[in-house]
Amino acid sequence: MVSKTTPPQKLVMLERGTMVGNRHVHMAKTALISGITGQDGSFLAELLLDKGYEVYGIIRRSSSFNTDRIDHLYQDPHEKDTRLHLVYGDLNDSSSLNTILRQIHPDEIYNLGAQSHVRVSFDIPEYTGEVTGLGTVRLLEAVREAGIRPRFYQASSSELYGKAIETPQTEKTPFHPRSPYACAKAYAYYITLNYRESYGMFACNGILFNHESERRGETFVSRKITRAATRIKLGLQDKLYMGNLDAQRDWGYARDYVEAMWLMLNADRADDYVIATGETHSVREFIEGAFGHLDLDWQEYVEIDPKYFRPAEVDFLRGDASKARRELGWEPTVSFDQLVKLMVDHDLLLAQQEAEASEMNHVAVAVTRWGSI
Ligand code: NAP
Ligand code: G4F
Repeated sequence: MVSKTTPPQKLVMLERGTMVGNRHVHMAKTALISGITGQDGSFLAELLLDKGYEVYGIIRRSSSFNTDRIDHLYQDPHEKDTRLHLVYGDLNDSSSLNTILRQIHPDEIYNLGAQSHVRVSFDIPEYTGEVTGLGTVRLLEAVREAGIRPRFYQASSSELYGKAIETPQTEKTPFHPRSPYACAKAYAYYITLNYRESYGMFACNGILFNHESERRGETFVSRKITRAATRIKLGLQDKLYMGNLDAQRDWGYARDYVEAMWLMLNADRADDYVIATGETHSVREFIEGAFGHLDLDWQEYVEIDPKYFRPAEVDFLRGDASKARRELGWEPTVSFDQLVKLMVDHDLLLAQQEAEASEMNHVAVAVTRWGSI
């Protein structure tokens, strides 16, 4: 585990590599991941390292640490067999992407980087369009400029279906985006398809339905619920303020979904695939499941705050992943009930640590006060 006190070492890792001329040289298959510090990026990096890949991840400069999800994968850059490398870059900065691709000639690129929060995209629509939409074409153009032929995965989303005209949604269901985020993802979807058709690139869209985990960002609904329910259980929080409880989603487990990304890039031909469980549940059911697992009556603790409503909502999503099942052999392994429980169990441990730390703090404060008497 990387200590939070070792930033200089991390920086060395970012700046070094095995260089021949102006490019890195690798023996194993090489992958480049944008969004490696996110939920999916961290699981994907684990998967690829397990498969023997050399993995490069693009990270953004940040004034505070943003590598928590991948710290356990950290390897000392001075060790000979280091296979995880982090490079600074930004999807809003073409020159950084061009430099990265000129130096690292990856076999596979996974474009997971995005401003990925739907509600937030209504507050920062232009920025979301830049990163989530135009970021994709910047990366695709950097590939062309470098004159390389990597396989390319685009993180497309079930948000594309938005006000869906049929259920379940398949690869053929028309799109009706309902947010600036979904509009940006629509651009990214089509530009990926366009580069496949125009330049013969091996470029795939994974149309992934909601997938969650113990690493999910804490402002997405699933994790917001499991963090709050467990903190309420231990007396660390009184209330949970929520938006629309009637929205329904097809929720799966993120670790299963990154496997699908890899399967797409290792198939015989490039195509687009829906990845989903085919099971739909409401936000209310997620809350009932999480609080129920802790023997709490959720109605005592949950209140509605309209600030979490969206200007336009996606009411219902259910995916049909039969094409992925048939052609890639992909299957989800974690049910909705298992997902809720695994997230609650994980967050209960976090809450216990928080409670213990708070207790220690009280003792420390008390000792200081008594010491001063
Ligand atoms: P996430 O946890 O929000 O991670 C997003 C990643 O993108 C983070 O590593 C973030 O870096 C990075 N990023 C943001 N802005 C960037 C920029 N300007 N340049 C480079 N990187 C940038 O998202 P996720 O849940 O892992 O999802 C991964 C991808 O799949 C996203 O594109 C998302 O839109 C898409 N998707 C997700 C789901 C889902 O249910 N999770 C479903 C369908 C599609 P920082 O850590 O520095 O912020
Ligand atoms: O967890 P959410 O914020 O995820 P959303 O909007 O479905 O988007 C996620 O999944 C997409 C795939 O379909 C990804 F493309 C996207 O990047 C992201 O990962 O909200 C889920 C539902 C919404 O209907 C929302 O209105 O939960 C509802 N909700 C109710 N109360 C809430 C809340 N959502 C959040 N974030 N916070 C609330 O308090």
